[in-house]
Amino acid sequence: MEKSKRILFLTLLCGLFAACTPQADASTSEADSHASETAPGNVPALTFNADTCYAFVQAQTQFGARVPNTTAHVACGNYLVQTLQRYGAHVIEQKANLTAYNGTVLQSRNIIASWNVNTPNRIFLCAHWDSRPTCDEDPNPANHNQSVMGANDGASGVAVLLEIARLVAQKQPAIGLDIILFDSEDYGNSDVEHSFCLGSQYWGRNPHVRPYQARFGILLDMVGGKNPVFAKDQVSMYFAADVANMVWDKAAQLGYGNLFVANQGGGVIDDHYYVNLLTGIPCIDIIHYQNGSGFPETWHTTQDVLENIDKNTLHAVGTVVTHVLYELK
Ligand code: AHN
Ligand code: ZN
Repeated sequence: MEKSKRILFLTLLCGLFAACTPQADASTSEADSHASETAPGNVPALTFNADTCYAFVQAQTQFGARVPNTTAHVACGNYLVQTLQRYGAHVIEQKANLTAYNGTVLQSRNIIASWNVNTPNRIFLCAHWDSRPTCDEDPNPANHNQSVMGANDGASGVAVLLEIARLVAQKQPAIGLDIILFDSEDYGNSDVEHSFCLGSQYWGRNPHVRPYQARFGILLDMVGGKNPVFAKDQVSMYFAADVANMVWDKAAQLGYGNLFVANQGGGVIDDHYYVNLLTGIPCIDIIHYQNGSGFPETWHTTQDVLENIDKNTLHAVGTVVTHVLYELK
């Protein structure tokens, strides 16, 4: 976003804040200095830093599209495991050969990073880390044979979770946490039922520990685009209305009610659907989707690139989820 627009955007946001806390652009230390500005007892001790988060999006896109069975996918998977270990997580890699709708066997790798592993009082945060092999929504049919870079569709959710991992390394939340990075979400065909979300389907049937317990989960999908709208989708409301309401209330309280809108979104079949169905653990989806306009314009096109990521969006979603995580007892 160019600077004048960003300032306008921040001004609009700040109008909704009781205490205006603009996003720090310069450094981690500047960001951290804002941590004490809000009322004590009601805030995480740490501030979600949109610049670090953005750098995590960039790091993933620098590998290229992370399509299963490619070298970029292997290299990015290694990077994600190493990064999460560096932030003190116990990491389990769940490798499986999953057969896609077209018969392709995907060398799939779910990555589960855990802190405070022994407490059942825990939540999980999840996102898919793979990217799609075809830009089949691109207006130009000549581009349909290209893979999606997935700066938003894939990397943005993962980047928010890596930034939260960085915070958790500095200060443990009161509860346990699992960050689950699902693979092979986006290799599907919309004409073939259950052909998306292969990694989460596998995890739902084969949890990384048994029995796996958590209070609830939050899925992040396409949380870094421009002009986002996060509506409560029907699947989230059917399986996990309390969680969705709590998260959307928190967003409104933090001044993000303009992004986290009150109306319902459509029914989105995403990783959270299979988590709910297969594990019974309530899980919501924070996803850029709205009835009418649908997914973002860049969705499954050649335009899903770093240049179309908006740090303000990463900051809003990351701040909401960070507050939820650190305020649980
Ligand atoms: C379908 O297209 C069936 N569901 C959306 C899940 C998705 C794809 N999220 C990101 N890419
Ligand atoms: Zn996708």
